Amino acid sequence: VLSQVLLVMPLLFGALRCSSLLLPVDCADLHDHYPTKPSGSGVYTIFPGGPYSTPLKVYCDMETKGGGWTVIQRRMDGTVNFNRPWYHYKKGFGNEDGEYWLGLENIYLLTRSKKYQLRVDMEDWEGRKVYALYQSFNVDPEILGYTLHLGGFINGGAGDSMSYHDGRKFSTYDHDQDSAKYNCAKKYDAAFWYGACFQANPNGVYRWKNDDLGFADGVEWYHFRGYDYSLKTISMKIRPLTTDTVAMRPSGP
Ligand SMILES: [Ca+2]
Repeated sequence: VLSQVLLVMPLLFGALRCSSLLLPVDCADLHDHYPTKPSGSGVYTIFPGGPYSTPLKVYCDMETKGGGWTVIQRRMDGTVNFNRPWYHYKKGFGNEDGEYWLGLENIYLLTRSKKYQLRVDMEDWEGRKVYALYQSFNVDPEILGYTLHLGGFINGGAGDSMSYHDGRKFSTYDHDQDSAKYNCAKKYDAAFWYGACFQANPNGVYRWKNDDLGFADGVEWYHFRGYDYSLKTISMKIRPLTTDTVAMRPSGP
């Protein structure tokens, strides 16, 4: 009997391994490991907490620098209100094929399991496209205030406006964890890993080009266009570091 068990065991483990592989944790899994390899960017279903977790719809960027990016935040047309309470920022909101926030709990679940990099792509109203890359990115659990950790900045023309937010807890208008005497989220009608208050504010109020903008009162990235300018688009996307080497393999037809 023992020999039979020993014989079956590798098969069992093989099957287990396969079944967990069938459920992608992120867009990089979809990009790298699946026979029905997605051909383009779009909305896909992932399982951020592993095979037994709740399925989650996300937008996958399959084009930028080899693809496999899980979009955690996106602004593009002002159709979604980002001035929301803690519960919404925890769970996520918006439309996966448009503007949305993936949710702090989902971002925590993703970044606890793999080492991720963060890329922030943005565009101004003059059509200039730039980015900022951070070679490490993760978020603590809720009990630690969803504290942000990031480092290893690489400049893609945007400048470094996120390092200021490293080590900060997340704040919404109904959950002030910032370092200002006042409530940053309330003051700017947004939510982020505020200090006192920000150099980047991707969840700020969406403004059209000619909107009368109050100081820093828009979608901001200070080192790109300063505080008196609200960006046309911005998106935050994450990818495991290891994907870089995988992406360098020659791809099939
Ligand atoms: Ca405060």
